[in-house]
Amino acid sequence: MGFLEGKKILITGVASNRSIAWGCAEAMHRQGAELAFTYQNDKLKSRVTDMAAKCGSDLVLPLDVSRDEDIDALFAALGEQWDGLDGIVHSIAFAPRDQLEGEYVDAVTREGFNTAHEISAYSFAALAKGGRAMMEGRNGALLTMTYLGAVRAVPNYNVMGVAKASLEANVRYLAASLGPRGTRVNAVSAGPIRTLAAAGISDFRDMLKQVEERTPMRRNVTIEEVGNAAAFLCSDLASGITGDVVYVDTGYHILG
Ligand code: 0WD
Repeated sequence: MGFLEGKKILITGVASNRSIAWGCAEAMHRQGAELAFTYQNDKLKSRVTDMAAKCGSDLVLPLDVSRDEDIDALFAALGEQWDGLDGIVHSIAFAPRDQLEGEYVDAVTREGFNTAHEISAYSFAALAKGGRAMMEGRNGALLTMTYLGAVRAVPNYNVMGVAKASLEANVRYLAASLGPRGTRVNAVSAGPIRTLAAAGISDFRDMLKQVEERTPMRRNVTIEEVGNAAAFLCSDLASGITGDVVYVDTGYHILG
């Protein structure tokens, strides 16, 4: 029996079979979770529907996190299908491409800053708010994806690092708010992985190469490895862990 047997988990942020969210979905499916999926726009609908089917799910709902009405409609629709919710995987981030190259001080704009924070950080709190009634008292878990650029000045990551710092603070504040209701809140800080979102970061290839050369395990992390850690953190095996950021990065963050 899988360690997520009987758990109902919502997966956001599947954009392709390279998405970290897909690694989470496959790992959670292997551990027996029942899954629902969201897709950002009509272009992604059929792809996400096909991928959901591979996990035995036909619960596929639209969600653009910049729209409050989408968030309301998502939990209303989910509430019609499920009597409760045990987990939400938030695997969503966005900053305009011009923000992700060159010196931070040159690249950052008011609009770029606001967009990055709204889509990449506020949206986690918004999903927590939307889902909290369904999650009440079920020993559930919220999980988000962050990156080392939240705590170090990583070249080209720029305003996304500032937004990830906000996201990590969100993890702590949400953990404090929702702990008394039985919901845990954590983040996985993943090492760099070649995905659609990563393609927007200037010199991403160099980042991958640099990690491979220097990191203790001398290789980059996979979405399967991130997915396995995510599955653990959303399960009762992690019942004592909340408000934390767990690094799944082949050890790169320990280097000086
Ligand atoms: O190296 C990496 N790939 C790392 C990613 C290292 C550490 C962390 N992460 C984080 C990302 O910052 C993000 O929070 O993991 C999360 C997932 O990213 P990913 O798996 O690397 O990227 P991707 O497969 O592109 O999925 C992110 C998706 C979007 O994809 P695109 O590339 O089409 O923007 O987030 C979704 C979208 O599907 N997304 C939204 N969903 C709902 N509403 C929105 C939105 N407004 N904007 C983006």
